[in-house]
Amino acid sequence: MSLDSFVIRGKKRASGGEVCSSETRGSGKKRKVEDVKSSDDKSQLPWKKLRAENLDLDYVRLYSKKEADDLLKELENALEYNTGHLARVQMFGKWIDIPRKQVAHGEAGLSYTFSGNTIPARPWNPALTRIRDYISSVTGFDFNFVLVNRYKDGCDYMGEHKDDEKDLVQGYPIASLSLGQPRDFYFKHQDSRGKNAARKIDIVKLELEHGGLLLMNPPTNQFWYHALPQRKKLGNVRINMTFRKMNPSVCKPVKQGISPK
Ligand SMILES: O=C(O)CCC(=O)C(=O)O
Repeated sequence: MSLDSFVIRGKKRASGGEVCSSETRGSGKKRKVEDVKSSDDKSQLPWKKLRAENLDLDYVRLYSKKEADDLLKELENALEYNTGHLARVQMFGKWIDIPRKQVAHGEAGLSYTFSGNTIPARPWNPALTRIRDYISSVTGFDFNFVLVNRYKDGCDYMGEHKDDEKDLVQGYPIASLSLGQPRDFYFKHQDSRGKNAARKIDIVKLELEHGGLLLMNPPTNQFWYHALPQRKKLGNVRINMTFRKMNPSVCKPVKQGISPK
């Protein structure tokens, strides 16, 4: 994986962090590079890290193109997405359809409550179980829940938000795996949002690649919003899976969702 594709270069180059790569071409500057292994060095993968104030991200191209192609195909066949009420969120008091498709899988009884809705976990399926276990083996963290988002093309998106809900185990990383259409992704510090922002902190921009794994480590989600903006010219499907550790004693009780295909 070239770090050039992790951190967007040129005008859109990441900033605000002690980023990046001795390989960064075109920026005119040689930047600091640090290859990271997970804390107990479980993985020999070439992790790249990106740091800014209270932002802590690790990224690696986890799957080869062929592996990622195969997984995308398998998931396109295996996953069914929520419809009706479960495909809606509440924004400023109004219910709206989410601009993408979504489903959750995980241990029985878990759910995820955000934007006014509670999404129940359907049972793990073979593909998600394999991916979860591989991510656990390379990160050293175990996960009991995955939220899957499917973007049919560049018109689908996810707005700015923080993953800081109470039903997540606090102080635990979120592992985000992307398959399909590479998409821009950005982080914005909470103090630098809006016209009357208290401070000016540079946005951190990345490109999430086919087969790329982004670890959002604490305390990132306490301080930084993230979003996947629209890119209307992009035509291909993308699936993102955020593997999470939910706290069963905080999750709202729900019936487990419908079984997977
Ligand atoms: O599709 C993505 O990469 C964004 C996912 C995300 O922000 C989330 O699940 O909280």
